[in-house]
Amino acid sequence: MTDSYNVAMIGAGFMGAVHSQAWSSVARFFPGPRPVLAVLGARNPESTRAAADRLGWREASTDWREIVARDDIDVVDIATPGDSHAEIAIAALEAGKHVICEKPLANTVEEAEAMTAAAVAARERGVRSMVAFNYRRVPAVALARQYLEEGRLGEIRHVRADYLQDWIADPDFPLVWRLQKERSGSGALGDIGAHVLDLAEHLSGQSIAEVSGTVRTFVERRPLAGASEGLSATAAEEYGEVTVDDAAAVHARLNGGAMGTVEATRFATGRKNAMRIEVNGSLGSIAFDFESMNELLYYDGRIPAADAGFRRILVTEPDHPYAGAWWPPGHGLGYEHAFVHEFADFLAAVADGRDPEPSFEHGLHIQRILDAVIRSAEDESRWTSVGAPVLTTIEGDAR
Ligand code: SOE
Repeated sequence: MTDSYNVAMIGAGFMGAVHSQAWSSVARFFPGPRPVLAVLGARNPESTRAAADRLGWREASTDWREIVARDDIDVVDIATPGDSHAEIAIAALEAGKHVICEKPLANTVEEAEAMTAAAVAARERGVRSMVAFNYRRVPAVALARQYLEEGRLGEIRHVRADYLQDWIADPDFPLVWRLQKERSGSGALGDIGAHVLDLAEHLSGQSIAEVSGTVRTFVERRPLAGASEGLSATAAEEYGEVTVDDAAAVHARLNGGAMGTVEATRFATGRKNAMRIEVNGSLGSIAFDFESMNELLYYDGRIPAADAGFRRILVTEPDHPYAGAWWPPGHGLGYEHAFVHEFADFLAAVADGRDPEPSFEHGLHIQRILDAVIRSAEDESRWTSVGAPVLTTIEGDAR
């Protein structure tokens, strides 16, 4: 059994920092092969060297092609914006590197198909790959999945999931890469909507078969990132077009008969990272809110209704998924810990010669859902008019 893997990470932004923290923690809390933080790859020489020093990487490089070709690299971790996922993943897989790639897998279905083909070919040579839907490995979410697998929820009728942020509700927030289609592929839909679309399937045990979606862009022009302070309203050269959705809403039909409603927005004023999901089955329900990430609400419909009610389970017991690796009961975990679990599972699968989950094939399926939502949203014929408001003479009731 290999006892260590040399990891190269491409990308030094927010995800790069979170991944670095997680790679640095895996061996301290989980048995199995240990990752070596060998090289960090990013665009700018100075900032990449500084990030490598700060985040604990042995080397820094600005040439990802050189990195993925190195014989001493075993794993490539892709933490870049979506416009580079395909070229990096395909090159790394063809070079025989095990690959973990941030979600969504790609910016287009075509890219995701090419990545999946490369992953299938590489798998023939024992090379493993995984798409990083980190929230599956929050202990409370993993416990919900366990309840589903144990049949505690019965036949699933509803899954409703929303991911609410508000970091761009300010119209003066600059035009960062997540707001540019050529960099990110889509907006809230692909960035945070991908998470809740994945969990809607993961926690219902069913696949999304059809969607009807709508998207909105509330603020269509923003100051260019780095533009001078005190922009004049007419400083056209200092503004750029937002080319992605700010918010998306999806109705889904799942292949096991469940109804799905999924929402993703960056304009839910006051909601910072509220990812919430509720699954209703014939025997019970679960409900989760990431802003209370150590808790799972469970309704056991097999208990007489008079005694039932949603129970709040504090998911910090040694027997709960992943929780036993950390602290005593009641000492909760945070956002970064799901990435530690994700990397520990990834390395264990690689060492055991197994395919980590979720696969690139699943990432391609999510990409097809994203694409279907956009195509649906572009079809205005789907809307049915209600007609004009009914006017009333009652004082103050007129709209
Ligand atoms: C920005 O929306 C973001 O960083 C997402 O890209 C992450 O996937 C999510 O976990 C937090 O918010």
